[in-house]
Amino acid sequence: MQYKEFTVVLPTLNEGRNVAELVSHLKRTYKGICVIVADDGSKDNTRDEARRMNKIYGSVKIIDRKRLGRARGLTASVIDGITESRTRYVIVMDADMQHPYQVVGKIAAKLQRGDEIAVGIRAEVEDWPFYRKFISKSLIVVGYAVLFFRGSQSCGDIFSGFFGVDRKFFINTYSKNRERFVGRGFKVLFDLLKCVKRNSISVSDVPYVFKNRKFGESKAGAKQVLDLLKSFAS
Ligand SMILES: Nc1nc2c(ncn2[C@@H]2O[C@H](COP(=O)(O)OP(=O)(O)O)[C@@H](O)[C@H]2O)c(=O)[nH]1
Ligand SMILES: [Mg+2]
Repeated sequence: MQYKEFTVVLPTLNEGRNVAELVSHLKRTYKGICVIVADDGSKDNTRDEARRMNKIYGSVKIIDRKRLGRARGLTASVIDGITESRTRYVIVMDADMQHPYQVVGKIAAKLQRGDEIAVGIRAEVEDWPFYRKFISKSLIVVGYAVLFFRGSQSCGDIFSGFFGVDRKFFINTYSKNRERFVGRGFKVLFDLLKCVKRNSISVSDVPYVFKNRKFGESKAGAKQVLDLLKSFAS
């Protein structure tokens, strides 16, 4: 199979030790696939590593958001990446190897079959401390309730950061609901689902096992919980 119709968007913040490995796996596994690295002013060699990958494989684009004067944020970076992409489908994933690149092909197949959204579903969470599991579970319950009472679309993991989307569908939905996307937040899929009427599109789930990040640290913290509460309300 050729992957010329697909772009992988990787939001990055200090992923110099992970990004090259991930991009080379993607490029070697999925012939013709495009990659966009949406970087938020990483202080390490993330952008240099992405440029090096572009020299080797081609079609690796870097959005240097800080240089462009864009407000920092994971959701805002993903939106920039999707906007900049030029392919029919886009797949969003973390750059820290927590989302297995082997699953990209399964998400791609679902999109090609006609689903507007295909969501990577964490089948198993490895090694999370109790407090993180507890906070996460509580937020999930509230998130599902928000979608339910608003008559919005749901899926098997509404907070997944690993999903594929039909680009035109995303851009249309986003352009009509810009103010409902929390740019600084971590949950762009949730913001998208919120804006879609239940059962108006086809959504599929693709299970995978969430890994521990390979190098570096998570940037998720209390601030992201506040951003998520803002997402619930908007
Ligand atoms: N562009 C951008 N990427 C970010 C930001 N925060 C985190 N990331 C990236 O988003 C992905 C997920 O972040 P991570 O900190 O691993 O979150 P976690 O997996 O929920 O712990 C990784 O590729 C990070 O490098 C941000 O503010 N801007
Ligand atoms: Mg991570």
